[in-house]
Amino acid sequence: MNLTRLRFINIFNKTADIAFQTETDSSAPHKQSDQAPRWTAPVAGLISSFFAVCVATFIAVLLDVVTPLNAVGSEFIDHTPKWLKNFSIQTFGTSDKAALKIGMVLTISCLALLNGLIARRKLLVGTSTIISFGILGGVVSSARPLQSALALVPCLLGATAGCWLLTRLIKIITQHDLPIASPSESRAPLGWDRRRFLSATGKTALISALLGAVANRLENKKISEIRQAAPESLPKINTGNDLVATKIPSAAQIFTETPFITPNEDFYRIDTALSLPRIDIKTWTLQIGGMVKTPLKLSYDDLLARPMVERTITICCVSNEVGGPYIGNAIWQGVLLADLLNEAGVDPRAEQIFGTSADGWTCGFPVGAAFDGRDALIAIGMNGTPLPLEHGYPARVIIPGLYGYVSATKWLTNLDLTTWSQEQGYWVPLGWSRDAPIKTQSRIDVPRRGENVTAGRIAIAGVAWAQQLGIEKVEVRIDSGDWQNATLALDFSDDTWRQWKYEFDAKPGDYKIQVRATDKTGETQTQEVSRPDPNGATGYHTRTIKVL
Ligand SMILES: Nc1nc2c(c(=O)[nH]1)N[C@H]1C(S)=C(S)[C@@H](COP(=O)(O)O)O[C@H]1N2
Ligand SMILES: [Mo]
Repeated sequence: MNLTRLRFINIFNKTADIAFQTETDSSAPHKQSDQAPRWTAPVAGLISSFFAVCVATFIAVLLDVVTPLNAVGSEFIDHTPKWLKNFSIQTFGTSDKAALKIGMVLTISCLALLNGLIARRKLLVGTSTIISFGILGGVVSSARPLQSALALVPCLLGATAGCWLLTRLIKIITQHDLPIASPSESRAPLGWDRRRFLSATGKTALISALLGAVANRLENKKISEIRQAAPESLPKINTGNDLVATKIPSAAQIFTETPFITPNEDFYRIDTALSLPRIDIKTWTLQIGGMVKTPLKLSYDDLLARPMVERTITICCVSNEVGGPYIGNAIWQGVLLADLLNEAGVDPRAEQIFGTSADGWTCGFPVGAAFDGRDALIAIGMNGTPLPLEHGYPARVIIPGLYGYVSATKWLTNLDLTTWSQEQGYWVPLGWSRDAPIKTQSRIDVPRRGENVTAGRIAIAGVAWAQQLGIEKVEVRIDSGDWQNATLALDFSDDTWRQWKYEFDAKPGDYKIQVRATDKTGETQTQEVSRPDPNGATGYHTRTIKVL
Protein backbone atom coordinates (compact mmCIF):
# COMPACT_ATOMS: atom_id res chain seq x y z
CA MET A 1 0.00 0.00 0.00
CA ASN A 2 1.25 3.44 -0.90
CA LEU A 3 2.10 5.14 2.36
CA THR A 4 2.12 8.69 1.04
CA ARG A 5 -1.30 8.20 -0.35
CA LEU A 6 -2.59 6.86 2.92
CA ARG A 7 -1.11 9.79 4.65
CA PHE A 8 -2.73 12.19 2.26
CA ILE A 9 -6.14 10.65 2.78
CA ASN A 10 -5.60 10.82 6.48
CA ILE A 11 -4.72 14.52 6.41
CA PHE A 12 -7.66 15.20 4.18
CA ASN A 13 -10.11 13.45 6.50
CA LYS A 14 -8.78 15.25 9.47
CA THR A 15 -8.83 18.72 7.96
CA ALA A 16 -12.31 18.04 6.67
CA ASP A 17 -13.29 17.10 10.22
CA ILE A 18 -11.78 20.26 11.53
CA ALA A 19 -13.18 22.52 8.92
CA PHE A 20 -16.68 21.10 8.86
CA GLN A 21 -16.87 19.53 12.29
CA THR A 22 -18.12 16.23 11.05
CA GLU A 23 -18.24 13.19 13.25
CA THR A 24 -14.79 12.15 14.33
CA ASP A 25 -13.53 9.25 12.41
CA SER A 26 -12.77 6.46 14.86
CA SER A 27 -9.76 5.47 12.80
CA ALA A 28 -8.12 8.85 13.42
CA PRO A 29 -4.69 8.49 15.07
CA HIS A 30 -5.70 10.40 18.16
CA LYS A 31 -8.66 11.99 19.82
CA GLN A 32 -10.12 15.28 18.60
CA SER A 33 -9.49 16.93 21.92
CA ASP A 34 -5.79 16.66 21.17
CA GLN A 35 -6.22 18.89 18.16
CA ALA A 36 -6.30 22.63 18.07
CA PRO A 37 -9.88 23.89 18.09
CA ARG A 38 -11.46 25.18 14.91
CA TRP A 39 -11.14 28.85 15.76
CA THR A 40 -7.36 28.80 15.93
CA ALA A 41 -6.77 28.71 12.16
CA PRO A 42 -8.87 31.81 11.32
CA VAL A 43 -7.30 33.62 14.26
CA ALA A 44 -3.86 32.73 12.92
CA GLY A 45 -4.94 34.09 9.52
CA LEU A 46 -6.23 37.31 11.05
CA ILE A 47 -3.18 37.96 13.23
CA SER A 48 -0.77 37.25 10.37
CA SER A 49 -2.51 39.72 8.07
CA PHE A 50 -2.76 42.31 10.81
CA PHE A 51 0.95 41.87 11.41
CA ALA A 52 1.69 42.13 7.68
CA VAL A 53 -0.30 45.39 7.33
CA CYS A 54 1.25 46.95 10.43
CA VAL A 55 4.80 46.04 9.40
CA ALA A 56 4.16 47.41 5.90
CA THR A 57 2.61 50.63 7.25
CA PHE A 58 5.48 51.16 9.64
CA ILE A 59 8.09 50.71 6.92
CA ALA A 60 6.12 52.93 4.54
CA VAL A 61 6.08 55.76 7.06
CA LEU A 62 9.82 55.31 7.70
CA LEU A 63 10.55 55.44 3.96
CA ASP A 64 8.05 58.29 3.52
CA VAL A 65 6.14 56.47 0.80
CA VAL A 66 2.38 55.94 0.58
CA THR A 67 1.03 53.42 3.10
CA PRO A 68 -0.61 50.33 1.56
CA LEU A 69 -4.08 51.05 2.98
CA ASN A 70 -3.96 54.64 1.73
CA ALA A 71 -2.74 53.54 -1.68
CA VAL A 72 -5.47 50.92 -2.11
CA GLY A 73 -8.12 53.27 -0.66
CA SER A 74 -7.08 56.09 -2.99
CA GLU A 75 -7.11 53.72 -5.93
CA PHE A 76 -10.65 52.77 -4.94
CA ILE A 77 -11.71 56.42 -4.64
CA ASP A 78 -10.21 57.11 -8.06
CA HIS A 79 -12.59 54.64 -9.63
CA THR A 80 -15.68 55.75 -7.76
CA PRO A 81 -18.50 56.21 -10.25
CA LYS A 82 -20.97 59.01 -9.60
CA TRP A 83 -23.68 56.80 -8.09
CA LEU A 84 -21.23 55.46 -5.53
CA LYS A 85 -19.86 58.92 -4.72
CA ASN A 86 -23.44 60.15 -4.28
CA PHE A 87 -24.29 57.20 -2.12
CA SER A 88 -21.28 57.57 0.13
CA ILE A 89 -21.67 61.35 0.51
CA GLN A 90 -25.37 60.86 1.29
CA THR A 91 -24.78 58.04 3.73
CA PHE A 92 -21.53 59.03 5.40
CA GLY A 93 -21.17 62.74 4.59
CA THR A 94 -17.65 63.98 5.23
CA SER A 95 -17.00 60.76 7.20
CA ASP A 96 -16.92 58.93 3.87
CA LYS A 97 -13.16 58.43 4.15
CA ALA A 98 -13.45 56.93 7.63
CA ALA A 99 -16.18 54.65 6.25
CA LEU A 100 -13.89 53.59 3.43
CA LYS A 101 -11.08 52.79 5.85
CA ILE A 102 -13.39 50.77 8.09
CA GLY A 103 -14.73 48.97 5.01
CA MET A 104 -11.20 48.09 3.93
CA VAL A 105 -10.24 46.79 7.37
CA LEU A 106 -13.40 44.63 7.49
CA THR A 107 -12.76 43.26 4.00
CA ILE A 108 -9.15 42.44 4.78
CA SER A 109 -10.20 40.82 8.08
CA CYS A 110 -12.75 38.57 6.38
CA LEU A 111 -10.25 37.50 3.76
CA ALA A 112 -7.63 36.94 6.46
CA LEU A 113 -9.96 34.73 8.55
CA LEU A 114 -10.75 32.67 5.48
CA ASN A 115 -7.09 32.51 4.56
CA GLY A 116 -6.33 31.07 7.99
CA LEU A 117 -8.82 28.25 7.43
CA ILE A 118 -7.29 27.52 4.06
CA ALA A 119 -3.74 27.69 5.42
CA ARG A 120 -4.47 24.98 7.98
CA ARG A 121 -5.25 22.62 5.14
CA LYS A 122 -2.72 23.93 2.68
CA LEU A 123 -0.15 26.25 4.15
CA LEU A 124 1.31 27.03 0.74
CA VAL A 125 -2.02 28.39 -0.50
CA GLY A 126 -2.29 30.59 2.58
CA THR A 127 1.21 32.02 2.26
CA SER A 128 0.85 32.48 -1.50
CA THR A 129 -2.33 34.46 -0.91
CA ILE A 130 -0.53 36.82 1.45
CA ILE A 131 2.36 37.23 -1.00
CA SER A 132 -0.09 37.89 -3.86
CA PHE A 133 -1.84 40.63 -1.88
CA GLY A 134 1.56 42.03 -0.96
CA ILE A 135 2.61 42.21 -4.59
CA LEU A 136 -0.75 43.68 -5.60
CA GLY A 137 -0.57 46.30 -2.84
CA GLY A 138 3.01 47.09 -3.83
CA VAL A 139 2.16 47.53 -7.49
CA VAL A 140 -0.82 49.75 -6.65
CA SER A 141 1.31 51.78 -4.22
CA SER A 142 4.20 52.33 -6.60
CA ALA A 143 1.79 53.36 -9.37
CA ARG A 144 0.16 56.09 -7.23
CA PRO A 145 0.92 59.68 -8.21
CA LEU A 146 4.42 60.79 -7.14
CA GLN A 147 5.37 57.30 -5.92
CA SER A 148 8.24 55.16 -7.19
CA ALA A 149 9.25 51.51 -7.08
CA LEU A 150 10.33 52.22 -3.50
CA ALA A 151 6.66 51.92 -2.54
CA LEU A 152 6.89 48.20 -3.37
CA VAL A 153 9.28 47.63 -0.48
CA PRO A 154 6.90 48.04 2.51
CA CYS A 155 4.30 45.76 0.94
CA LEU A 156 6.77 43.03 0.09
CA LEU A 157 8.42 43.13 3.51
CA GLY A 158 5.01 43.23 5.20
CA ALA A 159 3.86 40.21 3.21
CA THR A 160 7.05 38.34 4.07
CA ALA A 161 6.49 39.05 7.75
CA GLY A 162 2.87 37.89 7.41
CA CYS A 163 3.94 34.63 5.77
CA TRP A 164 6.53 33.96 8.41
CA LEU A 165 3.95 34.42 11.15
CA LEU A 166 1.26 32.41 9.40
CA THR A 167 3.66 29.52 8.91
CA ARG A 168 4.70 29.64 12.53
CA LEU A 169 1.16 29.76 13.89
CA ILE A 170 -0.14 27.06 11.57
CA LYS A 171 2.74 24.84 12.65
CA ILE A 172 1.77 25.27 16.28
CA ILE A 173 -1.83 24.48 15.42
CA THR A 174 -1.15 21.43 13.30
CA GLN A 175 1.75 19.93 15.18
CA HIS A 176 -0.41 17.24 16.72
CA ASP A 177 -2.52 16.81 13.65
CA LEU A 178 0.45 15.14 12.04
CA PRO A 179 -0.31 11.59 11.02
CA ILE A 180 1.76 8.88 12.55
CA ALA A 181 4.71 8.12 10.33
CA SER A 182 4.28 4.37 10.42
CA PRO A 183 1.57 2.15 11.85
CA SER A 184 4.00 0.66 14.31
CA GLU A 185 5.05 3.99 15.77
CA SER A 186 3.15 4.92 18.85
CA ARG A 187 2.76 8.39 20.20
CA ALA A 188 1.26 9.66 23.39
CA PRO A 189 -1.70 12.00 22.78
CA LEU A 190 0.05 15.11 23.98
CA GLY A 191 -2.67 17.43 22.74
CA TRP A 192 -1.97 20.68 20.98
CA ASP A 193 -0.01 23.40 22.73
CA ARG A 194 -2.66 25.95 23.57
CA ARG A 195 -0.34 28.03 25.70
CA ARG A 196 2.22 28.32 22.94
CA PHE A 197 -0.39 29.41 20.43
CA LEU A 198 -1.89 32.03 22.70
CA SER A 199 1.48 33.44 23.62
CA ALA A 200 2.61 33.62 19.97
CA THR A 201 -0.59 35.32 18.80
CA GLY A 202 -0.68 37.61 21.80
CA LYS A 203 2.90 38.73 21.35
CA THR A 204 2.59 39.39 17.64
CA ALA A 205 -0.73 41.20 18.06
CA LEU A 206 0.98 43.45 20.59
CA ILE A 207 3.97 44.08 18.32
CA SER A 208 1.61 44.86 15.43
CA ALA A 209 -0.37 47.33 17.51
CA LEU A 210 2.87 48.98 18.64
CA LEU A 211 4.17 49.28 15.08
CA GLY A 212 0.83 50.74 14.01
CA ALA A 213 0.83 53.24 16.85
CA VAL A 214 4.40 54.34 16.16
CA ALA A 215 3.61 54.72 12.44
CA ASN A 216 0.64 56.86 13.36
CA ARG A 217 2.76 59.03 15.66
CA LEU A 218 5.40 59.53 12.97
CA GLU A 219 2.73 60.40 10.40
CA ASN A 220 1.16 62.98 12.71
CA LYS A 221 4.57 64.43 13.44
CA LYS A 222 5.26 64.89 9.73
CA ILE A 223 1.91 66.63 9.22
CA SER A 224 2.47 68.97 12.12
CA GLU A 225 5.94 69.83 10.76
CA ILE A 226 4.31 70.80 7.47
CA ARG A 227 1.85 73.01 9.34
CA GLN A 228 4.60 74.61 11.38
CA ALA A 229 6.58 75.53 8.27
CA ALA A 230 3.74 77.85 7.18
CA PRO A 231 4.22 81.53 8.01
CA GLU A 232 2.39 82.92 11.03
CA SER A 233 0.81 85.69 9.02
CA LEU A 234 0.54 86.94 5.47
CA PRO A 235 1.57 90.27 3.99
CA LYS A 236 -1.05 92.92 4.80
CA ILE A 237 -3.30 94.26 2.10
CA ASN A 238 -4.64 97.78 2.19
CA THR A 239 -7.58 97.44 -0.16
CA GLY A 240 -10.51 95.32 0.83
CA ASN A 241 -9.49 94.90 4.44
CA ASP A 242 -11.49 97.85 5.71
CA LEU A 243 -14.47 96.79 3.67
CA VAL A 244 -14.54 93.40 5.32
CA ALA A 245 -13.92 94.80 8.76
CA THR A 246 -16.63 97.45 8.68
CA LYS A 247 -19.36 96.06 6.50
CA ILE A 248 -19.69 92.54 7.76
CA PRO A 249 -20.43 92.99 11.44
CA SER A 250 -22.98 95.71 10.85
CA ALA A 251 -25.15 95.11 7.88
CA ALA A 252 -24.23 91.91 6.09
CA GLN A 253 -25.04 89.87 9.12
CA ILE A 254 -28.62 89.54 10.30
CA PHE A 255 -28.56 86.36 12.25
CA THR A 256 -25.78 84.33 13.75
CA GLU A 257 -26.88 80.74 13.22
CA THR A 258 -24.93 80.69 10.00
CA PRO A 259 -22.32 83.43 10.30
CA PHE A 260 -21.71 85.45 7.16
CA ILE A 261 -18.04 84.41 7.24
CA THR A 262 -17.50 80.72 7.88
CA PRO A 263 -14.64 80.20 10.36
CA ASN A 264 -11.84 78.02 9.00
CA GLU A 265 -12.53 75.28 11.58
CA ASP A 266 -16.14 75.04 10.43
CA PHE A 267 -15.46 75.24 6.72
CA TYR A 268 -16.55 72.10 4.86
CA ARG A 269 -13.78 69.93 3.53
CA ILE A 270 -14.15 67.81 0.42
CA ASP A 271 -11.30 66.12 -1.42
CA THR A 272 -10.03 62.74 -2.48
CA ALA A 273 -6.92 62.82 -0.27
CA LEU A 274 -6.74 59.97 2.28
CA SER A 275 -3.70 61.59 3.84
CA LEU A 276 -2.68 65.22 3.63
CA PRO A 277 -0.07 65.81 0.93
CA ARG A 278 3.57 66.15 1.99
CA ILE A 279 4.20 69.79 1.22
CA ASP A 280 7.79 70.98 1.52
CA ILE A 281 7.37 74.73 1.39
CA LYS A 282 11.06 75.25 0.59
CA THR A 283 10.87 73.24 -2.62
CA TRP A 284 7.19 73.79 -3.48
CA THR A 285 6.53 75.72 -6.69
CA LEU A 286 3.58 76.77 -8.76
CA GLN A 287 4.26 76.29 -12.44
CA ILE A 288 2.17 77.91 -15.12
CA GLY A 289 2.72 76.24 -18.44
CA GLY A 290 1.20 74.59 -21.45
CA MET A 291 -0.09 76.93 -24.16
CA VAL A 292 1.69 80.06 -22.91
CA LYS A 293 4.49 82.22 -24.33
CA THR A 294 6.67 82.22 -21.19
CA PRO A 295 6.06 79.51 -18.63
CA LEU A 296 6.25 80.77 -15.04
CA LYS A 297 7.69 79.05 -12.00
CA LEU A 298 6.89 80.68 -8.68
CA SER A 299 8.06 79.76 -5.23
CA TYR A 300 5.92 80.45 -2.17
CA ASP A 301 7.99 83.59 -1.48
CA ASP A 302 7.56 84.72 -5.08
CA LEU A 303 3.79 84.47 -4.64
CA LEU A 304 3.86 86.33 -1.32
CA ALA A 305 5.85 89.13 -2.96
CA ARG A 306 3.29 89.73 -5.70
CA PRO A 307 0.45 92.24 -5.57
CA MET A 308 -2.39 90.60 -3.72
CA VAL A 309 -6.09 91.19 -3.25
CA GLU A 310 -8.62 90.07 -0.69
CA ARG A 311 -12.03 88.85 -1.84
CA THR A 312 -14.97 87.39 0.00
CA ILE A 313 -16.28 84.46 -2.05
CA THR A 314 -18.74 81.68 -1.29
CA ILE A 315 -17.60 78.31 -2.62
CA CYS A 316 -19.63 75.13 -2.70
CA CYS A 317 -19.48 71.50 -3.63
CA VAL A 318 -21.40 69.93 -6.48
CA SER A 319 -22.16 66.98 -4.18
CA ASN A 320 -24.16 69.22 -1.88
CA GLU A 321 -27.77 68.08 -1.63
CA VAL A 322 -30.48 70.73 -1.54
CA GLY A 323 -30.22 72.09 2.02
CA GLY A 324 -26.82 70.44 2.51
CA PRO A 325 -23.75 71.66 4.42
CA TYR A 326 -21.02 71.65 1.74
CA ILE A 327 -20.86 75.39 1.25
CA GLY A 328 -18.88 78.12 2.97
CA ASN A 329 -18.02 81.78 2.68
CA ALA A 330 -14.48 82.97 3.35
CA ILE A 331 -12.24 85.95 2.82
CA TRP A 332 -9.61 84.71 0.39
CA GLN A 333 -6.30 86.49 0.01
CA GLY A 334 -4.33 85.87 -3.13
CA VAL A 335 -2.98 86.83 -6.51
CA LEU A 336 -5.36 87.55 -9.37
CA LEU A 337 -5.13 84.69 -11.83
CA ALA A 338 -5.43 87.11 -14.76
CA ASP A 339 -2.25 88.93 -13.66
CA LEU A 340 -0.23 85.72 -13.70
CA LEU A 341 -1.72 84.54 -16.98
CA ASN A 342 -1.09 87.89 -18.66
CA GLU A 343 2.52 87.68 -17.59
CA ALA A 344 2.80 84.18 -19.03
CA GLY A 345 1.00 85.20 -22.25
CA VAL A 346 -1.86 82.84 -23.03
CA ASP A 347 -2.04 81.30 -26.50
CA PRO A 348 -5.44 82.36 -27.93
CA ARG A 349 -6.13 78.75 -28.93
CA ALA A 350 -6.08 77.60 -25.30
CA GLU A 351 -9.56 76.61 -24.06
CA GLN A 352 -9.02 75.20 -20.62
CA ILE A 353 -7.08 76.10 -17.49
CA PHE A 354 -6.07 72.81 -16.01
CA GLY A 355 -4.99 72.59 -12.37
CA THR A 356 -2.94 69.77 -10.85
CA SER A 357 -2.43 69.28 -7.13
CA ALA A 358 0.55 67.97 -5.19
CA ASP A 359 -1.30 64.66 -4.85
CA GLY A 360 -2.11 64.32 -8.52
CA TRP A 361 -5.75 65.47 -8.45
CA THR A 362 -6.82 67.54 -11.45
CA CYS A 363 -9.61 69.79 -12.69
CA GLY A 364 -10.21 72.23 -15.49
CA PHE A 365 -12.31 75.30 -16.24
CA PRO A 366 -12.71 77.63 -19.24
CA VAL A 367 -9.93 80.17 -19.91
CA GLY A 368 -12.68 82.80 -20.03
CA ALA A 369 -13.29 82.48 -16.28
CA ALA A 370 -9.87 84.03 -15.65
CA PHE A 371 -10.44 86.99 -17.95
CA ASP A 372 -14.14 87.86 -17.84
CA GLY A 373 -13.71 90.24 -14.93
CA ARG A 374 -14.58 87.89 -12.09
CA ASP A 375 -12.16 87.60 -9.18
CA ALA A 376 -10.40 84.40 -10.19
CA LEU A 377 -7.67 83.89 -7.60
CA ILE A 378 -4.66 81.88 -6.68
CA ALA A 379 -5.50 82.01 -2.98
CA ILE A 380 -2.86 81.70 -0.31
CA GLY A 381 -4.86 83.02 2.63
CA MET A 382 -8.21 82.19 4.18
CA ASN A 383 -9.91 84.44 6.72
CA GLY A 384 -6.69 86.23 7.62
CA THR A 385 -4.40 83.23 8.00
CA PRO A 386 -2.31 81.24 5.52
CA LEU A 387 -4.49 78.54 3.96
CA PRO A 388 -4.97 75.69 6.41
CA LEU A 389 -3.42 72.43 5.12
CA GLU A 390 -6.91 70.89 4.80
CA HIS A 391 -7.96 73.76 2.55
CA GLY A 392 -5.05 73.67 0.15
CA TYR A 393 -1.91 75.17 1.70
CA PRO A 394 0.26 76.61 0.24
CA ALA A 395 -1.96 77.74 -2.65
CA ARG A 396 -5.26 76.90 -4.27
CA VAL A 397 -7.54 78.16 -6.98
CA ILE A 398 -10.76 80.03 -6.16
CA ILE A 399 -13.09 80.87 -9.04
CA PRO A 400 -16.35 82.61 -8.12
CA GLY A 401 -19.36 80.90 -9.68
CA LEU A 402 -17.84 77.49 -10.44
CA TYR A 403 -18.24 74.35 -8.35
CA GLY A 404 -15.10 73.24 -6.54
CA TYR A 405 -14.62 70.05 -8.54
CA VAL A 406 -13.96 71.96 -11.79
CA SER A 407 -12.01 74.86 -10.38
CA ALA A 408 -10.80 74.94 -6.79
CA THR A 409 -7.58 72.85 -6.94
CA LYS A 410 -6.06 72.67 -3.47
CA TRP A 411 -2.32 72.02 -2.92
CA LEU A 412 -1.88 73.52 -6.36
CA THR A 413 1.39 72.80 -8.16
CA ASN A 414 0.60 73.26 -11.83
CA LEU A 415 -1.72 75.31 -13.98
CA ASP A 416 -1.60 74.34 -17.63
CA LEU A 417 -3.23 76.12 -20.50
CA THR A 418 -4.62 73.44 -22.74
CA THR A 419 -7.61 72.36 -24.83
CA TRP A 420 -10.71 70.42 -23.78
CA SER A 421 -9.70 67.43 -25.87
CA GLN A 422 -6.18 67.33 -24.47
CA GLU A 423 -7.03 66.96 -20.76
CA GLN A 424 -9.97 65.90 -18.62
CA GLY A 425 -10.31 66.85 -14.97
CA TYR A 426 -10.47 64.07 -12.35
CA TRP A 427 -14.26 63.86 -11.99
CA VAL A 428 -15.20 64.28 -15.65
CA PRO A 429 -14.55 60.72 -16.87
CA LEU A 430 -16.37 59.52 -13.74
CA GLY A 431 -19.61 61.01 -15.00
CA TRP A 432 -19.62 64.63 -13.82
CA SER A 433 -20.10 67.54 -16.20
CA ARG A 434 -17.17 69.31 -17.82
CA ASP A 435 -18.81 72.72 -17.33
CA ALA A 436 -20.24 73.31 -13.91
CA PRO A 437 -21.46 76.78 -12.96
CA ILE A 438 -22.92 76.94 -9.44
CA LYS A 439 -26.71 76.79 -9.40
CA THR A 440 -28.82 79.37 -7.60
CA GLN A 441 -29.92 77.90 -4.28
CA SER A 442 -31.31 78.77 -0.89
CA ARG A 443 -31.28 76.96 2.44
CA ILE A 444 -33.28 77.07 5.67
CA ASP A 445 -30.97 77.01 8.71
CA VAL A 446 -33.38 77.93 11.52
CA PRO A 447 -35.41 76.46 13.01
CA ARG A 448 -32.98 73.58 12.93
CA ARG A 449 -34.06 70.16 11.81
CA GLY A 450 -36.08 68.48 14.53
CA GLU A 451 -36.04 71.60 16.72
CA ASN A 452 -39.25 72.30 18.61
CA VAL A 453 -40.44 75.88 18.46
CA THR A 454 -42.76 77.63 20.90
CA ALA A 455 -45.87 79.29 19.54
CA GLY A 456 -45.75 83.05 19.00
CA ARG A 457 -43.50 85.14 16.77
CA ILE A 458 -40.96 82.78 15.23
CA ALA A 459 -38.04 83.40 12.91
CA ILE A 460 -37.13 81.39 9.89
CA ALA A 461 -33.71 82.17 8.51
CA GLY A 462 -31.00 80.90 6.25
CA VAL A 463 -28.73 81.69 3.34
CA ALA A 464 -29.15 82.01 -0.42
CA TRP A 465 -26.52 82.13 -3.15
CA ALA A 466 -26.20 82.79 -6.85
CA GLN A 467 -22.48 83.44 -7.35
CA GLN A 468 -21.66 85.84 -10.18
CA LEU A 469 -25.32 86.81 -10.55
CA GLY A 470 -26.15 87.96 -7.04
CA ILE A 471 -29.25 87.42 -4.93
CA GLU A 472 -32.16 89.75 -5.65
CA LYS A 473 -34.93 88.17 -3.66
CA VAL A 474 -35.63 85.32 -1.27
CA GLU A 475 -39.17 84.09 -0.69
CA VAL A 476 -40.64 81.82 1.90
CA ARG A 477 -43.80 79.75 1.68
CA ILE A 478 -45.60 78.26 4.63
CA ASP A 479 -47.68 75.20 3.81
CA SER A 480 -49.54 76.02 0.63
CA GLY A 481 -49.73 79.74 1.25
CA ASP A 482 -48.41 82.51 -0.98
CA TRP A 483 -44.72 83.15 -1.42
CA GLN A 484 -43.68 85.90 1.00
CA ASN A 485 -40.62 88.12 0.70
CA ALA A 486 -37.91 87.46 3.28
CA THR A 487 -35.77 90.25 4.69
CA LEU A 488 -32.29 90.21 3.18
CA ALA A 489 -29.02 91.14 4.81
CA LEU A 490 -26.76 93.65 3.10
CA ASP A 491 -25.78 92.69 -0.41
CA PHE A 492 -22.08 92.22 0.23
CA SER A 493 -21.21 91.07 -3.28
CA ASP A 494 -22.65 88.94 -6.05
CA ASP A 495 -20.12 86.23 -5.19
CA THR A 496 -21.14 85.81 -1.57
CA TRP A 497 -24.17 84.19 -0.09
CA ARG A 498 -26.82 86.42 1.39
CA GLN A 499 -28.50 85.82 4.69
CA TRP A 500 -32.28 86.03 4.86
CA LYS A 501 -34.89 86.04 7.58
CA TYR A 502 -38.65 85.73 7.72
CA GLU A 503 -40.80 86.14 10.81
CA PHE A 504 -44.37 85.11 11.36
CA ASP A 505 -46.87 84.44 14.14
CA ALA A 506 -47.22 80.73 14.54
CA LYS A 507 -49.96 78.87 16.36
CA PRO A 508 -49.21 75.34 17.59
CA GLY A 509 -49.13 72.79 14.81
CA ASP A 510 -46.97 71.35 12.03
CA TYR A 511 -45.77 73.60 9.25
CA LYS A 512 -44.09 72.88 5.96
CA ILE A 513 -41.67 75.65 5.12
CA GLN A 514 -40.09 76.21 1.72
CA VAL A 515 -37.62 78.74 0.41
CA ARG A 516 -36.63 79.94 -3.04
CA ALA A 517 -34.17 82.51 -4.33
CA THR A 518 -34.22 84.79 -7.34
CA ASP A 519 -30.99 86.09 -8.87
CA LYS A 520 -30.41 89.60 -10.17
CA THR A 521 -31.29 88.64 -13.73
CA GLY A 522 -34.78 87.87 -12.42
CA GLU A 523 -34.39 84.12 -12.71
CA THR A 524 -35.89 82.13 -9.84
CA GLN A 525 -34.19 78.88 -8.88
CA THR A 526 -35.85 75.90 -10.44
CA GLN A 527 -38.42 73.89 -8.53
CA GLU A 528 -37.50 70.79 -10.47
CA VAL A 529 -35.84 68.28 -8.18
CA SER A 530 -32.57 66.83 -9.43
CA ARG A 531 -29.74 64.96 -7.81
CA PRO A 532 -26.21 66.35 -7.35
CA ASP A 533 -24.91 64.45 -10.37
CA PRO A 534 -23.94 65.34 -12.98
CA ASN A 535 -23.76 69.09 -12.25
CA GLY A 536 -25.51 70.12 -9.04
CA ALA A 537 -28.75 69.43 -7.15
CA THR A 538 -31.87 71.52 -7.75
CA GLY A 539 -35.23 71.92 -6.06
CA TYR A 540 -36.60 73.96 -3.16
CA HIS A 541 -35.28 73.32 0.32
CA THR A 542 -38.23 72.21 2.44
CA ARG A 543 -38.40 71.77 6.19
CA THR A 544 -41.25 70.69 8.42
CA ILE A 545 -41.35 72.30 11.82
CA LYS A 546 -43.39 71.54 14.92
CA VAL A 547 -44.72 74.54 16.84
CA LEU A 548 -45.72 73.71 20.41
N1 LIG B 1 -6.30 68.67 -4.65
C1 LIG B 1 -7.64 68.66 -4.58
N2 LIG B 1 -8.30 69.83 -4.68
C2 LIG B 1 -9.65 69.86 -4.59
C3 LIG B 1 -10.38 68.66 -4.44
C4 LIG B 1 -9.66 67.44 -4.35
O1 LIG B 1 -10.22 66.35 -4.22
N3 LIG B 1 -8.28 67.48 -4.41
N4 LIG B 1 -11.75 68.70 -4.35
C5 LIG B 1 -12.41 69.88 -4.89
C6 LIG B 1 -13.81 69.95 -4.47
S1 LIG B 1 -14.84 68.77 -5.10
C7 LIG B 1 -14.29 70.96 -3.70
S2 LIG B 1 -15.93 71.13 -3.43
C8 LIG B 1 -13.37 71.93 -3.07
C9 LIG B 1 -13.58 71.96 -1.57
O2 LIG B 1 -12.68 72.83 -0.96
P1 LIG B 1 -12.58 72.83 0.63
O3 LIG B 1 -12.28 71.43 1.05
O4 LIG B 1 -11.50 73.80 0.98
O5 LIG B 1 -13.92 73.29 1.14
O6 LIG B 1 -12.01 71.61 -3.30
C10 LIG B 1 -11.71 71.18 -4.60
N5 LIG B 1 -10.29 71.03 -4.69
MO1 LIG C 1 -16.91 69.32 -4.58
